[in-house]
Amino acid sequence: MSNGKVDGVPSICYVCKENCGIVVKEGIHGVHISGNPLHPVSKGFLCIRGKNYGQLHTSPLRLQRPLLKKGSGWQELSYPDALALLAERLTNIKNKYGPESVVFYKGESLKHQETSLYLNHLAHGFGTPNYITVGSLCHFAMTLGFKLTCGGMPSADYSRIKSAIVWGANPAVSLTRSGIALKKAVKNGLKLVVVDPSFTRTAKFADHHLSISPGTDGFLALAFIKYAIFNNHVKASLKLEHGWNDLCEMVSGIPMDELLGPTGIHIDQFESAASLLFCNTPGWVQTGSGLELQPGGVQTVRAIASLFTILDPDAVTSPMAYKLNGLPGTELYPPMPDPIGKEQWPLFYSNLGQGQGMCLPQAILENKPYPIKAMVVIGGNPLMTFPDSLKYLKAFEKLEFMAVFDLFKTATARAADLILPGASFLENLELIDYGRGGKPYLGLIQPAVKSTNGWPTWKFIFRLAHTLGLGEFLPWQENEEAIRHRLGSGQISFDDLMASPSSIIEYSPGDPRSGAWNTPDGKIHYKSDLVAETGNPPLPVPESFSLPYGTDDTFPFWLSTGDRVLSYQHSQFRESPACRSMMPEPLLDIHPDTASGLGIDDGTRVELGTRHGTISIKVRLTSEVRLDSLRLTHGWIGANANELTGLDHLDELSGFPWMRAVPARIEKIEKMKTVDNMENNESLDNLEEG
Ligand SMILES: Nc1nc2c(c(=O)[nH]1)N[C@H]1C(S)=C(S)[C@@H](COP(=O)(O)OP(=O)(O)OC[C@H]3O[C@@H](n4cnc5c(=O)[nH]c(N)nc54)[C@H](O)[C@@H]3O)O[C@H]1N2
Ligand SMILES: Nc1nc2c(c(=O)[nH]1)N[C@H]1C(S)=C(S)[C@@H](COP(=O)(O)OP(=O)(O)OC[C@H]3O[C@@H](n4cnc5c(=O)[nH]c(N)nc54)[C@H](O)[C@@H]3O)O[C@H]1N2
Ligand code: SF4
Ligand SMILES: [Mo]
Repeated sequence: MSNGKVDGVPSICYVCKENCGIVVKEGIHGVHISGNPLHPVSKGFLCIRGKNYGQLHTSPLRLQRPLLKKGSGWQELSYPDALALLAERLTNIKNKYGPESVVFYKGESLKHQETSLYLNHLAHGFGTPNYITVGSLCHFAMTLGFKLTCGGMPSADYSRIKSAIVWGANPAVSLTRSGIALKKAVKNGLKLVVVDPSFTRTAKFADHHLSISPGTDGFLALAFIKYAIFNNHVKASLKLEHGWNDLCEMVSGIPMDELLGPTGIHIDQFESAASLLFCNTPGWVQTGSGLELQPGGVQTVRAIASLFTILDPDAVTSPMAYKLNGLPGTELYPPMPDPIGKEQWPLFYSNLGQGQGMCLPQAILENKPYPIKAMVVIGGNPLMTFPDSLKYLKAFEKLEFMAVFDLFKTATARAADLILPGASFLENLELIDYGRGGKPYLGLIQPAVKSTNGWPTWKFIFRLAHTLGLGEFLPWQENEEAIRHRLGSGQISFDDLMASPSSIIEYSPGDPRSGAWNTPDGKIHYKSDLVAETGNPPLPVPESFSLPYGTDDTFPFWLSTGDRVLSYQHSQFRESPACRSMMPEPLLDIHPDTASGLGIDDGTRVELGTRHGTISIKVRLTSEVRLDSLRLTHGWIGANANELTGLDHLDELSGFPWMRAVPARIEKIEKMKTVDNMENNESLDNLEEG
């Protein structure tokens, strides 16, 4: 399949949304992945996870056959038998409880492009509105905040912008390639302010690091807006936008020290960061999960989006996307009730078109608003990545049927009745549009290695549709046929993509409506009528983003759960020896001075507790975290961050859970107690088999 220009098969890394270009070679010593220097976006870059993905592909722990739960064990099935059983169980449940009682869930590993569309289409063809994704707790609260305010999230155009704020994000780790581009831009003169409680890898190359007190970002955004108004940094045209006067009046009515006070940022440092930003416009803002995984996340982001319009009043927020043909049969969808979560979070539904996964435990355990009885999970590990893991475990155990489609026997898979092995992305064929990331390119993930017993996602979805008698919705045998249909007779053909030595081709981005905000009326909505209709404050006022409670004597620390580390992708990559060696075990980051005050050393085992639960974990000392803060990454069986997070105080506008700025406590534990804790019955660890 090699085309002579690169030594191997050109494809695209599918681990994270950077989608770097790769070259894959399969030999007797396994799979070798290198960066593709011909790829116009990534130019040869490859991170540690991309480089070692071959270790996941060839891992002896990969699922080989479909497995059906039988008592306390598992019975192997052939794929056709497993699929027939899956279709039969889903059909029976549909007939008994209605199609809406079946949920199709898609995790982050399968991203948000073609696979999403296929699965959504299958769900709606089946008759259930409950197509739910990881968008219930990833990215979408941010998108919603920007969309409601100024039409969309901007991407960085370093040829235009002169300054940037990285806010509650750590691209140097989470978007490695973009992080490097940002660092290079800083070297070339871009002014950078990082707002983060921790002194992150990104903060290390910033002009200013504002070490904000966790959970107070909305206050800081309003402080910047107040500064801009007072110092005449607001372009006249903005004053004609919807609700400007109200916003202006609101921030003018709050004294600066009431805005800065909660943030803990000194006025001098604030003013020097503000002056750097407003003297270097246009400016760009990159937000991250540090903001959206908190109560009031959308309103915090609305305050930041409002600030963004002042920093770049000529920004373009229209999305960029390659035009593809639709899928057949959308007119054949049966009538459907509302998905779960629509009633509580109408804006989440009207903007994303999905159910909100935070409602699953209530629907399964209490039949509210109606019973959910079956679930198909593809490419996600919600028992590790959704809040209140134990509640989800209880809910999943109550389902009449659950199937998981994955590469590994994950915590979620172990809770299922049926496990179906998936192919790695090295075996997959899939179309990728880089437009969402602001780059007009269309690319193809190509099968680059021998197939294993696992099925590619498209195959699983197409065959399931067929077995369910829903073939008219996805009438193809192979994904190539589907992709050819999607591409039609447009600018780029399937054969062009296959022949490209980078597996990607540039398209003409069309003509974005320059200067226009991508809201329904083309105006900025500092004050949002849509938000008001939900009974929430139309302006991002302090009450709309203040945390329901803070730290206290019992829970004196701010805990951030889920901060990314280079070697892992959520719960993935523990099976890669190279990645595992970079961080062999779960660690809780604590400031050395805090630790010494508590009599804790590097490596001490502590009990880490929140209002929701406790885990036992080893301490790592680092002055990157604040004296009042703690930090841990998620995805560990044995120290699951989401046994510490809860389902209460979900964000009013998006339903997103509270995973950052969580009040917490730590206590040194003795050896015996550690053992007790490990054997605690109420833990997901029990799902791990010997
Ligand atoms: N290596 C790796 N990269 C990944 C992923 C991965 O699992 N591993 N996951 C990918 C996915 S799906 C996502 S969504 C992105 C997430 O990408 P990011 O949002 O860039 O990643 P995080 O590490 O979660 O960074 C959030 C930052 O928020 C900070 N923070 C915590 N609380 C607060 C607060 O109250 N205020 C402020 N201002 N900051 C706060 C944390 O200190 C942390 O530095 O990463 C993507 N990239
Ligand atoms: N406490 C806390 N929890 C969090 C977060 C946080 O910051 N803090 N972040 C949240 C965010 S932003 C996100 S995006 C979610 C991520 O949540 P998930 O989507 O659950 O993330 P992963 O753990 O990466 O699970 C992906 C699963 O897909 C499987 N997989 C990988 N590739 C393929 C494939 O090609 N085919 C199939 N069939 N399966 C595949 C992997 O083996 C893995 O089991 O976590 C959320 N949870
Ligand atoms: S940054 Fe790493 S994981 Fe993400 S696409 Fe690139 S190589 Fe893959
Ligand atoms: Mo995410």
